Amino acid sequence: TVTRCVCPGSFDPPTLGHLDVITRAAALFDEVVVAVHVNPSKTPRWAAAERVDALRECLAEALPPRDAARVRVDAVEGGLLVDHVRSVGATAVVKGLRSATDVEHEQPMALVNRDLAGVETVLLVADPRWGHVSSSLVRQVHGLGGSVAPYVPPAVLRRLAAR
Ligand code: COD
Repeated sequence: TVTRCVCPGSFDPPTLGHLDVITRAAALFDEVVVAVHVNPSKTPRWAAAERVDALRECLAEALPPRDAARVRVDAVEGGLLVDHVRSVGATAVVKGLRSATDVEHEQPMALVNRDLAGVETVLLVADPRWGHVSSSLVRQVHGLGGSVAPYVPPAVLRRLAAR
């Protein structure tokens, strides 16, 4: 049987931390579904379609074709994460853990997702190279004119430059 997981997030924009978690998920599971959430309570900087396109581009550039073929990127409009997890036939959610704050944030969500649908959460300890990187930090530094080259994949950097 094929093992399948979902890597959910806002990816506004995708960072090297996101790419690391997705790559590591692809080493643990046969298939990875990256779920780009359209959070109704957040006003994204990047439209959902642009985040999806950017992620596909980043993955195609970062992964060998054999691995890239096992990762797909979906946009998810509202609704429960576990509903999407079930609809794609996945059994687990894979997320990154950067700090104690992330633990406090993820623990109740992991328990609720297990209560709701028996969906397990796998938390991967963030690589120290990207442990301080977040989309909001990237948005802030870029918005104030600083370079985010150390934090985002080349495809995201090109899109930021072209905007
Ligand atoms: N290193 C490692 N991991 C990282 C890094 C980094 N530098 N940066 C981010 N990550 C991880 C995060 O820990 C997260 O797991 C993932 O990457 C995505 O990050 P973001 O910031 O793009 O995404 P969030 O936190 O805005 O995403 C939130 C979700 C869409 C996952 C969340 O809102 C959700 O689960 N929504 C569904 C609603 C639902 O089902 N609610 C009820 C049950 S909880």
